[in-house]
Amino acid sequence: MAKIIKIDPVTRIEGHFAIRVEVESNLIVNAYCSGEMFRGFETILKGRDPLDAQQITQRICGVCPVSHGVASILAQDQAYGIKPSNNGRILRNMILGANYIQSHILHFYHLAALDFVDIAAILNYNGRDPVLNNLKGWVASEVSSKAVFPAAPFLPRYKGDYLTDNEFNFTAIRNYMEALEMRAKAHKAGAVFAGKLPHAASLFPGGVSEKVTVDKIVAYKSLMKELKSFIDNGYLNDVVNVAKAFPDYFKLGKGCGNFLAYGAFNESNDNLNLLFPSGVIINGTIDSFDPLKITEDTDHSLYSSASGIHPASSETTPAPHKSGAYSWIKAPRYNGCVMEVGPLSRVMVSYIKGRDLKLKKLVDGLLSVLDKKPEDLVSVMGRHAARAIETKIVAEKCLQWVDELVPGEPSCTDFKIPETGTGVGLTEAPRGALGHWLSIKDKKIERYQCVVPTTWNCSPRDDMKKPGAVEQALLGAYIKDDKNPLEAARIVRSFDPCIACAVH
Ligand code: NFE
Ligand code: MG
Repeated sequence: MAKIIKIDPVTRIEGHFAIRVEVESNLIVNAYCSGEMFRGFETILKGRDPLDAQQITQRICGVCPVSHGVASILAQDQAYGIKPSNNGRILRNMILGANYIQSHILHFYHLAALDFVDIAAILNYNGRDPVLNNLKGWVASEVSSKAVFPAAPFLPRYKGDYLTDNEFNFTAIRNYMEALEMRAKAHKAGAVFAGKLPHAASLFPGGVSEKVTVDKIVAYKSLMKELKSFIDNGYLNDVVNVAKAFPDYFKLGKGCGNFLAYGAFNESNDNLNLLFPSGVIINGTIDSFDPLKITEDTDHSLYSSASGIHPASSETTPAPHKSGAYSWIKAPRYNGCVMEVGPLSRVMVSYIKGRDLKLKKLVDGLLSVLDKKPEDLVSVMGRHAARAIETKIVAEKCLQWVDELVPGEPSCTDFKIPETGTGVGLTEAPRGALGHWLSIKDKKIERYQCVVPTTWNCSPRDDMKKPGAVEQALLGAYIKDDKNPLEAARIVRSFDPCIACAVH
């Protein structure tokens, strides 16, 4: 008889997410993932001025707002028949790049690392670092006054096999603290041209509404250099240390094995040159990406809207009491297939395409340090490694892009909102492929549909009863102690789920 383990809510992710797994002889034999709230942004947008869209959709999330803003202005560019100015295109890359760095550092240190790094080790720290000594004093006093171990905000945590090398623990904990500063710096860098962050004020159809000046270039560059140094000397090393200590996690959490990337970061105004290329890998074969093959199923989702419809013509009608449905997340499929999206998908597509020699060199270098093969990347640890590698690539590119700006040249091109029009904005959010589909009637938004990275990854079963990507990644995992299902939490967190986004 299978034992049921529920994690509800899954903590240290964004939003309200629950998983229910069935375990037989300590192995997960069945998994269900539920997004537990409805938000309604697609409904809120109907009937509004299209120029509200990049501001309203950014409120879908506080972690990846920039990508929603970018998807929205790409959809509007298309609907208005315009292309961004050169400065505008570059600024969009730089603002999105800063947000990637913020988001990936947040995910590794503040959401996922404490699944591996032993925060309790701080109580054994005897060195001279004032930050670590402060933290040690605070944790010790919290533990003694509340008799709870280890201490808030490092609670709750499962008992399990944390890193035993305390030097690695101390370094990672020190970087955990430093990462808080680094995230603020990433926001500051983005805000130089975004006006403010997390919700960028300057993202606009035709480019970006902030002017390019020499002082802004200097400010952005100096913050980005600090970020690059933290990524090179802190983040990457910590990921390598964790990966070396947990080699089994290169075998766990494989998932559906299909990967989808829409591509992002335009490097030329003809849209043909993307830093992260688009592509689809199904059953090990790479193919070009066709946006017309995207549909969303709703059989097991709490919506009465028709199932299997392309997002350009679909609807979002909540049905909270629908029988057989167990999630507020729809089930996006590509040509009917379950797909994983995110940093691992981007790295796999780019690596297999083989055109980005720098990425290939970074991936091969990391695999050789860890004594692993490319296929091992399809795993919990592979997702962490891919995220770290692309953080480095993005930071280096941001430093290059900032030098391509031309002060005094326009950041935006002019446009008129048409009576009617349609547009699709496809980009890559930190967590993966993101699309906004827009149609305009009487100069107002007639329909607005978003298909979001975590909607792909955390989807429930589709109409064919095929489990979603995270549901599949949980299958077969060995759960040592059902009271402390750390293995399941590590698998889920490797995807960096954001349920606020997924249900939008
Ligand atoms: Ni709310 Fe988001 C997701 C990302 S979509 S964090 O899923 O990345 O832009
Ligand atoms: Mg949607």
